Amino acid sequence: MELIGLSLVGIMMTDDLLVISEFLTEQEEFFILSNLKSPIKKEEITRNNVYRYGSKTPYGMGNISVEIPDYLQPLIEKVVKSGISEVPKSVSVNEYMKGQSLSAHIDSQQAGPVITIVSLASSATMRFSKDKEESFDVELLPRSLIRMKGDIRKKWKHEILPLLDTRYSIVFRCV
Ligand SMILES: O=C(O)CCC(=O)C(=O)O
Repeated sequence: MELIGLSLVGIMMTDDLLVISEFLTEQEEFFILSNLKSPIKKEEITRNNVYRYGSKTPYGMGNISVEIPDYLQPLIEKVVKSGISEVPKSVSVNEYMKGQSLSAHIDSQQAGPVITIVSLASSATMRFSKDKEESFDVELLPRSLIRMKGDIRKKWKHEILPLLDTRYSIVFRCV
């Protein structure tokens, strides 16, 4: 795999799981955060807000537009140039308020073989679990990237534990 312009410090990799801390610079993170249109401050809601763009194949519901917003293009280019993913066809922006979480799930099979997620604004713990017997946690720092494929994507559930602060994640899927 070719990594262009990335520090090799902070990379964890197995065949199925790649985690890169400081994938984004602080300036790149600031640019994306200042372009995110929302935040809808619904402190009472129990689950995160999701804004979906691009192809409707992975998740038909709640698609905002078939166009992927321009402000996400530099990030997409960096992900693709780094050899991490093909050009994504669909993008979800998740907005979490303090205390919110995302329950354990495996992304729908229509969501394709590779899922790439970039974290912004605050840290999250992503817990992976399989058959209620095995589990491990990955700390997703702001500006980090995680890519799941193979068994980790198809057979392991992942969840986000309750957050200590507002957080955004940008999820790329190639279908
Ligand atoms: O917020 C995250 O990092 C996880 C998002 C996720 O698992 C999903 O959108 O399916």
